[in-house]
Amino acid sequence: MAAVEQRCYSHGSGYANSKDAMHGPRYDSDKPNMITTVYVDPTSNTNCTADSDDSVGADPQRRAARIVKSEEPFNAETPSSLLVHSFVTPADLFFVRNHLPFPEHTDASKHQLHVEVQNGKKKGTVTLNLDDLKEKFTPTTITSAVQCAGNRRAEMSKFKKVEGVMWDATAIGNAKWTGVRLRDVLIAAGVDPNDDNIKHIHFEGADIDPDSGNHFGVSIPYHKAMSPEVLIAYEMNGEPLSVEHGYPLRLVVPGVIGARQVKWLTTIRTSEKESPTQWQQKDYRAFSPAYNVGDNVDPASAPAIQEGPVQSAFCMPAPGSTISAEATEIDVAGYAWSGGGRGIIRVEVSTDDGATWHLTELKQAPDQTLDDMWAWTLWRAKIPLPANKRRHELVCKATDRSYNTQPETPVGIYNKDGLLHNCWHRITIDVK
Ligand code: MTE
Ligand code: MO
Repeated sequence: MAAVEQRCYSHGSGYANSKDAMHGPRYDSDKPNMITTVYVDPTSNTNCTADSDDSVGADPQRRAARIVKSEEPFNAETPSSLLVHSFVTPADLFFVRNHLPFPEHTDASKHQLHVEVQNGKKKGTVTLNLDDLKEKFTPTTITSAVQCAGNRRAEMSKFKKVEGVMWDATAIGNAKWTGVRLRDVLIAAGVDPNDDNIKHIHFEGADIDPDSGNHFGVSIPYHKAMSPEVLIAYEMNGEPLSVEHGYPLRLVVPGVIGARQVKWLTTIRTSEKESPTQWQQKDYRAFSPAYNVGDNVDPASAPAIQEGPVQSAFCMPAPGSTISAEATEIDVAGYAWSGGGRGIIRVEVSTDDGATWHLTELKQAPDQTLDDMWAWTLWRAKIPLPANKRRHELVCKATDRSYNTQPETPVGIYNKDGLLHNCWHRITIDVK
């Protein structure tokens, strides 16, 4: 494994160009970055070139920069210093979360989307292809973050044993999704928007569990499905979806955990009940800290996760960074997000374990308000460092529109599957 030394934060890109979209104190220094970020990348010695919002091409070096968690099924996350390079995450750097092998490749022209609607006693199926969606419905674009409910699971596992893919803090990305409103498609397929009998909408992907023969599937509540932000997307960052992210069609459910945002979407179904799959009924439920790995837990003791809690994490400096003994301040940067479209109102950083806090400068989507903030927030600051320390410990925390903030420790939010880990994010920087 090669340790790559980098100076990654490109001052002046992004933030400087969009001051109108900022909240909080401004950051205008042109001083060179004083920290040296060391991140360990198993496959590449790529440099930090991904600093423009439109760099979505499939640069093989960048693709190789992703950190693979498992090959089969394919799961990979983004090196943290690359994540804050652009407000919109390039598709080939965007984390990938698969439960099953990739589905057999279908050409978009052959891919069919079945919409099965029960309207009173009438039952019917409407089948659409990509051209139908593009021709019959009004396209719309929304910037929305996708975060896996297992993001930061590895940290929770250091507190107490948990099960699942050991994600660090970058199982999250932010993209510009283009597609048609799910609501429009449901209504065109015969759904009455005032129908009280429909409680949930089920979705299935083309990927199949080789053991059970079941397709990946989940559901979201009907009222969310009928909200204007929920899309059947065919483009990510202005390009057709890549296979990894759901080509040719995926569901995008802003404000909700990644698991509900079904890739390779083939089937949509109205129902009185939630989806019967394991991903809706058993997994993706955060149980009480009363239960540990190995305990027999009644799945009904916790509901299926939909919206996630408020979250923030450092991306710069990356874990394992060092700083010179002369440095009196440090550049920090990261992301923040909250579920349900609750905008981030502030992100703060502390160098004394929360005794005192420093505000950070926020970058947010200019077309979204605190009440419909589906995109993430990027934040950064130059933070004074306490003198005479051999090691600095930094923590960050975000507060959302509803004044929810992150818990200090995992103690009260521990759950045996390591879901929704959102305690204060901590990094240590050794003094050289
Ligand atoms: N859709 C299908 N068909 N199969 C899957 O395994 N994984 C889900 C969701 N959609 C999944 C899926 C989970 S858990 C997450 S976090 C997101 O996809 C990740 O989206 P991404 O791979 O585009 O980042
Ligand atoms: Mo996920």
